[in-house]
Amino acid sequence: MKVLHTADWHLGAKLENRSREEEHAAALRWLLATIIAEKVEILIVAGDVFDVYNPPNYAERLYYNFIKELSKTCCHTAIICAGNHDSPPKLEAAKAILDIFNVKIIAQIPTNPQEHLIEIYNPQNNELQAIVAAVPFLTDSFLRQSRPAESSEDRILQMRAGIEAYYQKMAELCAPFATKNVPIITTGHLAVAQADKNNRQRYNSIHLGTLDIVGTECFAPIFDYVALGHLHYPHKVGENEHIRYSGSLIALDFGESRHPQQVYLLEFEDKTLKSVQSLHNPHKRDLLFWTGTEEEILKKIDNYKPTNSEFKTWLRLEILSPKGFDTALRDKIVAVIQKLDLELIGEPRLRKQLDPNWEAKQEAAEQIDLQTLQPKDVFLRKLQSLQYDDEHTKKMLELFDDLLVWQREKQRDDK
Ligand SMILES: [Mn+2]
Repeated sequence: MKVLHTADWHLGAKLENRSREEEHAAALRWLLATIIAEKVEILIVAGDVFDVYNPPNYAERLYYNFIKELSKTCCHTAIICAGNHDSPPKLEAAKAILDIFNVKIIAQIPTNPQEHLIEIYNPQNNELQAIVAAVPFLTDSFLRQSRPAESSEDRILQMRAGIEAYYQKMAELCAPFATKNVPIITTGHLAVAQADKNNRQRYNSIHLGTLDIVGTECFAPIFDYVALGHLHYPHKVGENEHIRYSGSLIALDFGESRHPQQVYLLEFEDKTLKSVQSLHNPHKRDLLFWTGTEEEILKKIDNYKPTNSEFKTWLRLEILSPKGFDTALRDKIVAVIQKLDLELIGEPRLRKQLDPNWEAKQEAAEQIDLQTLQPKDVFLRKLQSLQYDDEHTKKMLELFDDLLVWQREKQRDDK
């Protein structure tokens, strides 16, 4: 029996004010074709169907057309969960009618979690095929409804305890099905910490302001698979083959283009997870972020190979020069780039190139005013002071870019 796990569609999302409608439409068409080709019977969407509470009309049209087309396929049941970007009342408005198509909307947090324990039967023979303990994004207000937090750490501990209690309750509700020999699946839209080699959870992120982080022990052994959404890069959590983030369908920001955009195809034999396959979306747009000196960018231009995607590659450019705001250099580089088969997005950023001997000079120079530096400059200075090699510095800067994207998203979510 095959199950398809996807998440983080973010229908209606824009990048630099540009619509992603065509890309999303192509991705959803591919998803339908995949469901048919692979004979998928159950679809799980682990949150963030839409990008915002009030998505543009075309985003809703894509969503409902997808469901209509899905109803004609071998996929007889879909579980669609709300993520932190979705409006639960909006998703639930169509709950009753979608139920007719065996599309289960899991958006509001029920008073009784039993409501979200879904028994899936094979329509051919009416036999039980799977149990899905569906869990939407658990909101801060739900998790901390009992008492006010004394400190931010207290707040985090309360939220973690709330999440753990909810999944514990779900596990208990699943217990009667443990002997049925069908897979028991749960879903989640939250951050789950990677375990280290000794299988200890890394909780230090608590001090970095990660609010909703839990460890994998949150998911009781009764769950044969945990379908996660929220983190946009696809990965299994620690060494757990059965706890996974599917990642997003299309790259939503320049930082995300480095990871594949994909879904997981799960195959179960009775309750055993027999195989997990990553299926990459072949219809995605490449998003490039080039940052460097004149020489470095010219080298990237030389090495650039156009993709065979039907969508033109988008490029964001950041030029570093000793002069800083060097418009002549910008015009020169932009003229070369315009000959490439790609599209430059937004105004190229111009930044002052840091002097490789900055440290010696800095000691001589007067104190630098932190207010005049960008976070990335500060981080770069730190790396340089540690004298990492270029390769390592590059990797660290890429990770730092990811962090900045993540932080921006987090700030948007918290609003
Ligand atoms: Mn998301």
